[in-house]
Amino acid sequence: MTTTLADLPLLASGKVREMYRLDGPDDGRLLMVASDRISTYDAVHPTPIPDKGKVLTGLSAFWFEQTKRIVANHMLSTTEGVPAQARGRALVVRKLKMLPVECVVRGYITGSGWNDYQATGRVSGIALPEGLRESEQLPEPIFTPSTKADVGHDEAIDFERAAELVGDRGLMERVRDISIALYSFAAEHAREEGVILADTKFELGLDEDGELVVGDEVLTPDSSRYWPLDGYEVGKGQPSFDKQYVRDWASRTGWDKKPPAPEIPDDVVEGTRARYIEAYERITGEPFQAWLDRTA
Ligand code: PZK
Repeated sequence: MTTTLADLPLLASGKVREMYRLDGPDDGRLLMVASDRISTYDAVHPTPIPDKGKVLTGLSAFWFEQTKRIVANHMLSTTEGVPAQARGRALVVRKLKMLPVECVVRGYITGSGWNDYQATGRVSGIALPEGLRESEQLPEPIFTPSTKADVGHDEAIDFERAAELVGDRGLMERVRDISIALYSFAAEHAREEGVILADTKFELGLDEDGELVVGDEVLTPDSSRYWPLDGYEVGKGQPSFDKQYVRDWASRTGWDKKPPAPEIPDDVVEGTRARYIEAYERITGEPFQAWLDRTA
């Protein structure tokens, strides 16, 4: 068992965040902590982006609040129960029984979806119109679930396979409909702020009463593709709202995109940090400082 934060037991760690168990009168609570680490091309850079974890946690908390009428979520607190050194970059959440599938929704054809479409005309078993071009908006958002791989990449599966893994087709239909409703709500909001939400990934679970609850982080730049609407052009890959400075710089260095990822120079760190904060402010409509103040 590893402990690093306020001596809490570390339950799991991902590339850029950690999950701890909170011990208290109530034992069903977890602490999800977002770090300032950044990954590009699946490799984590040794250089942090200051405040990235706080921006992502603030965005996730904003979306949990905005979408709670669509579906219940695991967020309990952004302050009470959060250790001082994690304030602003952590959420106290309810422990759930997570479903064994990733709930991906795509409104635009890009990334692995674009690759699958070019190869087969389909994504996750869904036939798409002929002649789509890279980054084009789909006629309607589609649900393209994937497996949860412990190591390596998640694998696209069709709806029927997802229903098999979950063990309840009716539940999986609700998961699909909720995922699409969440995406549609957020994409409409983002577009009003000049941001395209191309696609996103949710993780849902069941609470103690068997109710469906959305967990994990929601609608952050790490779980979603956000593109600037300004400069959007069908027929090519789009720049990432948040990571494009790092990717462009990394390409110029000649890095082969295999680990270890290089250190990021100060000007690229500063430009990237500014983009994260801009994303927070555009999407939430409030100064990032307001999040820092509320969670201090
Ligand atoms: C849970 N993860 C992924 C996230 C990591 C790993 N509310 C919950 N209840 C039970 N389990 C999870 C959650 C959530 N969210 C999330 N794995 C399990 C994950 C962040 C850091 F190391």
